[in-house]
Amino acid sequence: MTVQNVVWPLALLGIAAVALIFIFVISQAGKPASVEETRQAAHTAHVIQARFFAVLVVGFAVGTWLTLRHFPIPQQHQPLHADQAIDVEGFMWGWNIQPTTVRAGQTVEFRVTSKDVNHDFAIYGPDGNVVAQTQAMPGFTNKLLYTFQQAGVYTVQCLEYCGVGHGVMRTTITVAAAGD
Ligand SMILES: [Cu+2]
Repeated sequence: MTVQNVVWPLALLGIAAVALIFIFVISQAGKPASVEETRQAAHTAHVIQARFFAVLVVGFAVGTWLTLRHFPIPQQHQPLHADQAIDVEGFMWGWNIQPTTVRAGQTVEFRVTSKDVNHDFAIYGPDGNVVAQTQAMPGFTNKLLYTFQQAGVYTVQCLEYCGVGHGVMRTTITVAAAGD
């Protein structure tokens, strides 16, 4: 099931909920309210707001922890002790990659830079999904740690528009099976 399949029924439910609230407010519009009832309603609304805000804060904190706990970008100024290393240099419009073959199941440290302008070094798996990416910037070396789990031919594609040759700025990395 794709994210879109989940999101659109949820959006529909949200729209229905908002419509019901509007209908309720319209149905209550003509009725006179006592001062005590109004005060009570204001108090209730205040309590609901406070709880809603507390839920938002807790949800945001938990969501941040869950999604950023395993931050994908490694320490840039410390030795990474990876099993293998690949030097990557982007240029208009191609990649110098050394070596182009690595082994599955062992960590790879990519050292990514650019000869000219900003590029984006993205690795696509054999199934066509992006498995790792980082910026290729002139004057900087960005480190990326990744462990290929499956052997196969992975495609490198620039993901930051860098001129007329950007679309064909691609090459491949071969991942050999762990035992080969
Ligand atoms: Cu590009």
